[in-house]
Amino acid sequence: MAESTLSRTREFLELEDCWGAHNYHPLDVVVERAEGPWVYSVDGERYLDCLSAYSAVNQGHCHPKILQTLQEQAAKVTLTSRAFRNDQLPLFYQELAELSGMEMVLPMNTGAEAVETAIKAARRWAYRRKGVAKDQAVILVCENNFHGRTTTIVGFSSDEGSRDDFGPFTPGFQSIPFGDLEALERAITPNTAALLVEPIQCEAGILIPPAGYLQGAQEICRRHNVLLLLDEIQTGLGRTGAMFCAEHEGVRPDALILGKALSGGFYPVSAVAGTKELLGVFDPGSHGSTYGGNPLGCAVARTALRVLREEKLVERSAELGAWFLDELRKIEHPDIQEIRGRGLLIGVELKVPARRTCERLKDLGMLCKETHDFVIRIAPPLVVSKDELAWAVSRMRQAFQD
Ligand code: IF1
Repeated sequence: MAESTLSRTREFLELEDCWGAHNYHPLDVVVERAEGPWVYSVDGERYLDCLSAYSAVNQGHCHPKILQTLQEQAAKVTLTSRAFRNDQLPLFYQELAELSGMEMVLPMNTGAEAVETAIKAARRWAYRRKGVAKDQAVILVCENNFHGRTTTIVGFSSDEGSRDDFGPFTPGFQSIPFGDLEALERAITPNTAALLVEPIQCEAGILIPPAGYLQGAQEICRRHNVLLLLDEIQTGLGRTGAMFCAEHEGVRPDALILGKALSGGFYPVSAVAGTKELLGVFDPGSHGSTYGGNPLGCAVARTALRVLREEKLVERSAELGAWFLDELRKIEHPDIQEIRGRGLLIGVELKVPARRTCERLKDLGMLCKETHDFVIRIAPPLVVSKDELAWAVSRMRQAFQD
């Protein structure tokens, strides 16, 4: 039995290797089903998911309420295009605007598309409202950013692997150090349209900026009439123990860029929630997407947001995250450099490459992903229980025992 099931895994690996583009290096676990924080492989193994599809399944895998909405809406109407209206989009607008405290919402599908949307809005705002000369607008971004994979976005990435040989790139972006308010102030010119930044840099290794950075950035941006565009695609919707990470510092950006958990992992739904001043720059024909704002995605997203509130997942993230971080910090090992985190977004930085520990954790029943080589990212679905986290701590402890 063990052999035949193992050969199932091998068969899938061979198929992938043969027919798929090799743009990923996944752990060799072939998942066939999942529930809550647990995933099950084709060979019957159970794993605690400590990645949550990069925080897309904050609500837990296959959440029954979101599943029900998906099924019910799929049987009614799935796609109208924006040439016609549908009865889910207006409610999605209203609910996301109220949740985010923003005045307007623009729906897209993937995170990268929402980032592109914010970039387009900021540029138009710069020309039409701020008075920047044609084609001179500059958007400030931070070193080690991760905002997605489109040619424009990778063009302002500092990660060679993401951008190498994909040029020529879109001009109009300038990179500054993350967490450095003086560098921000120095970089601003009359042509500066916006600062685009992640509240916590995830791909860079769960880098938390110095306390007060976001608030300081907001103050500097306001003083210079520069927009603050926050990419909360990963940090938003409960992950860091607040509905939006910006709330930790009482910051209200001009645009909040959302994706991932906006649909609880069922369907790609992203959006920009922003001020009227900013999103008001779009007029008919200036931007859009075939699937953006479709009724299936909107219905799913509405329930995904409702689940966050009803199940108090933001509060859970704050409470369980603080406890989990404390417990993890009690693990002592010479390979551990630092353990940091906010809510249930935790990075364990090692002095040695993290892949080997991730492989060990996999063998112990815990799925984690290394990031930037030396950091293990731990971000379980927010529905995870304290007992399950205690179990995860014991697995971590074991993984560090040689
Ligand atoms: C992959 C990272 C995470 C994001 C932020 C925009 C996007 C993402 C802050 C784009 C996407 C993902 C994509 C995923 C890996 C992953 C990732 F390690 F690369 F950085 F989560 F940390 N802004 N992040 O985190 O959203 O277009 O993918 O929907 O495999 O590339 P998307």
